[in-house]
Amino acid sequence: MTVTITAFERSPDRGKGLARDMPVRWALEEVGQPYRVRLVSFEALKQPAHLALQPFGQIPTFEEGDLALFESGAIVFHIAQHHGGLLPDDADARARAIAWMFAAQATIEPPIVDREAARFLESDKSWYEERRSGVERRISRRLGDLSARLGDADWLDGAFSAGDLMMITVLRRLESSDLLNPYPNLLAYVARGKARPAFQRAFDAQLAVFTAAASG
Ligand code: GTB
Repeated sequence: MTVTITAFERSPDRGKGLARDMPVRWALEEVGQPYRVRLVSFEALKQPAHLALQPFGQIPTFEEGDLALFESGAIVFHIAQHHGGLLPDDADARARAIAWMFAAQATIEPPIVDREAARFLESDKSWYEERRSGVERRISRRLGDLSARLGDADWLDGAFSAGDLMMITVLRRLESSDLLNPYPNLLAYVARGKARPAFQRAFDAQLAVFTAAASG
């Protein structure tokens, strides 16, 4: 069955692969599932046709046969459950890999999103510096804990899994800052994820969309 996902027609990240179609593309590339991409404008995101697929008017979505899904984590989980290669066979190891998927989006990502929101929406406020340093302290505390757990391992729990895919996706949002610099093992972890051929195919595909839109 054909898989169709949605992505921005013009991504505000200018081809950096930071929008959330990226983990979905990466997961599909890891498992070798071909997919189509329907590009959506900001206006179309808020129209009834898209809202029927994604109630919050966002990308990404995933359609396969009668199934329509939203939420990047749920989509990656669905892909990992239905194809080999992203979740271990052993039940306990599988549960731990799923816990890392949740940790990425529920524990590591929230202060990172808060930092971005503060930069975009509150940087002109008198209290912005205080807010920024508080949020960055919260991020660093999480990064310190994550770094300690990763140690000198390649991946978070044995072989590469959907947990690593989601965690590396989240950590990439800090690449334009210096917040990862105190943690060489996290920098190496992100670099290892980005060196995977599946990541590179996914990245190139989303970059091609941006390049085409920019030249069109
Ligand atoms: N929880 C949802 C999920 O994980 O699927 C969140 C989806 C989401 O945030 N989608 C964003 C969106 O559609 C795009 S990815 N926004 C449009 C809207 O809400 O109207 C978030 C994103 C956007 C831009 C950058 N960037 O420019 O770097 C990075 C990430």
